Formats: sequence, C-alpha cells, structure tokens
Amino acid sequence: MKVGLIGHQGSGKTTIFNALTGLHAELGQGEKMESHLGVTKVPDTRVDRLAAIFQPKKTTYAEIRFTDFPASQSKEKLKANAALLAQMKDVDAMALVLGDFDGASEPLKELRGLLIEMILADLGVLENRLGRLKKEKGREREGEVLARCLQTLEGEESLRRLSFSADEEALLAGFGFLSRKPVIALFNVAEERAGKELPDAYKAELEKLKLPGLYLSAKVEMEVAQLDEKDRQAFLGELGIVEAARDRFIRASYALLDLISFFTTGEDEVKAWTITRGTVARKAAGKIHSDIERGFIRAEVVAYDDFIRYGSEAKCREAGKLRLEGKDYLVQDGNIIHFRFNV
Ligand SMILES: Nc1nc2c(ncn2[C@@H]2O[C@H](COP(=O)(O)OP(=O)(O)OP(=O)(O)O)[C@@H](O)[C@H]2O)c(=O)[nH]1
Ligand SMILES: [Mg+2]
Repeated sequence: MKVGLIGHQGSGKTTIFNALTGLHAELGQGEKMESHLGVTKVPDTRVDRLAAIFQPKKTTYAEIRFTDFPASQSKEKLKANAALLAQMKDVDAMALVLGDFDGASEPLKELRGLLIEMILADLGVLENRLGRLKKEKGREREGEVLARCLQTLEGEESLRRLSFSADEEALLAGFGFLSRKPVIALFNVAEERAGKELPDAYKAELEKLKLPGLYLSAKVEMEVAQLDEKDRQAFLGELGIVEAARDRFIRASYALLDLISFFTTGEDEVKAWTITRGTVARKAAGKIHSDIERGFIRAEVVAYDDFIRYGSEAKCREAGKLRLEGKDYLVQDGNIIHFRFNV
C-alpha cells in the first residue's frame, strides 16, 4: 500500500514521515521540490506467531510505502510539475498534515484548503481530457461519466462522494483523480495535547467532510520512533500516549482502505499480503505472481485461528478445517493459503 503525505509548508510532513518510517529525512525543506520515500512494516502478531511455528528462513510483514511530498503547490505550479502529479496519482491514500502546534494556525481551514487543491488539480486533468474528447468518436460513455465528474468538481466537491458502476470505474481508473483517494487528516499538535481526544469542533467538521482524523505530536512521535522498543513504552506512558502514532496510523489506514491480510507459509518464508476486502482468490493469487493467477487451480485455505488451535496443517486437514476453494472465493482476513496452479 502507498500513502502520500501532503500539507502546507512547515506543517510537519517530514517530521511525521520520520516518525512513521524511522528515517532521518531533513526537516524544514521549504521551497525545495524533493519528495522523500520510505517504507514501514505493518506490525502483526499473527505473523510473529506463524514465524515462531514455521521457523522460516525469511519472515516478511506487509508494508506501507510513504511518500513525503513537497509543500502544497498552486494549481499552476502543480500543473507544470507533471512528475509530481504522476507521483501523487500513484498513491492509494493521502494523509493531510495540518500544522496545529503554534496556536496561530487554523487547521480546519487548512484542511478545507487542501481538499480544494485536490479538487482543482482534478479539474485541470478533467478539462484537458474533455477538450480532447470532443475530437474523438465512440467515446460517449466516457464523456458521460466525465461530465458527471465535472459537475461535482465545479461545485467544489470531491469525487469521493460519487459512486460509479464497474464499467465506469474502469473508464476512470487511468486518471488517478486525487479527490477520489481516501484521505485521513493528521493534526500535528504540541506535546501537551498529544494524548488528548479531538475537540468537538474538529469532530463535527470531520463528520461533515466524512473524513477520519488523528491527533498526534509529530515532534514527540519522531523522538519516539528513534528510541528502542524498551524505552519506547515507558516514554509513551509518561506522555499519556497509549499507542505510538505509527501503530495508530497503520490501524486507521487499514480501516479506511478496508484492507485485510492473508498469509503464505512454509519453511522458506512466512509472508503477509495486503488486499482489499472482497478480493477473490484468483486475484489474491495474482498479488504473489501473475503465473499463479493465470494458472489458478484452487486455493487451500486454513483460518489463522484454526491453525493456532490445531497446531499444524495436517491436524487442520484431519479436523476438516482445511477447505478447498475455487477462483471466486472471497479471501478473509487471516486466511493462510496455499495456491495450486498450473502453467
Ligand atoms: N514545536 C513544534 N515544531 C514542529 C512540530 N512539527 C514540526 N515542527 C517544526 O516545524 C518545522 C518544519 O517541520 P517539517 O516536518 O520539516 O515540516 P514540513 O511540512 O516537512 O515542511 P516543508 O517540507 O518545508 O513543507 C521544523 O523546524 C520542525 O521542528 C511540532 O510538532 N512542534
Ligand atoms: Mg518537508
């Protein structure tokens, strides 16, 4: 999964990026137009348990890839920066970083501003395409769905609020519209507020916008991320923070994107794979390799809880807990799967 961090200059994007990835990217970059890339593994005690049982050569957790984008740009600048726009289209979700630590900032206004910027960026892309579409024949379906998008964007509303049929989705997939991406608001607050709940005014605004939000102190969390595990819990406790921002953020993103994990196991590797809920077995196989998707025969599935209860795949089989599933089986969170395929 790929998540982009965007926000105003000095809102704390890079500080949060460092907190989430444990990296040491340079703060206060200002006008520099560089993005930072980093990866964090998704902690999962189920993977730990499976690794303890299989003792594999390699253990691989699911990953989130972060891009820390340069400070938000004017529409003109963004339009001129094709590389940056392409990078933004590529992420699965956006975290909007809102500076809220100096008392003078207006984070809710900033939030609305960023949402408008995403809308304007999409409007630019859409107008461009509609202009060219006039000269093409046999594109009526695309014209129709884009007209619907245009109306929404012109009303300064995000495309997120529209729903589309499967074939409309297919027509829209290539555009990578920013205002269709799931969004989470990160309020970067001063240390004293780090462990507190969001104020009512924030909750009300988020509810209106239908967005999830988190309070976190970027500065503290960056320090936390740079401690070792042992000191970390004590430090968080002192500050009244129950769970490090990284873990809270990962949990919120999984819920937001409706993500689940399935596992592959063996002597070589125990590995967690991330998919969206509702993915069929054959598609899930394609995550591992396109050959397995193409030559799919069946999936042999054990639920994680059954595996732990019975202790081995052989015992699960005896107890009737190993199921043979076809290509259209909806993979469930925690499934341990062996794919049978033929190429
Ligand atoms: N007091 C305080 N300062 C912060 C906090 N977060 C960031 N800062 C300061 O704000 C400055 C900018 O932080 P960055 O994380 O670099 O912000 P950014 O959004 O990446 O900034 P640009 O890349 O320039 O757009 C740094 O000097 C930080 O020390 C915070 O939670 N509390
Ligand atoms: Mg920065």
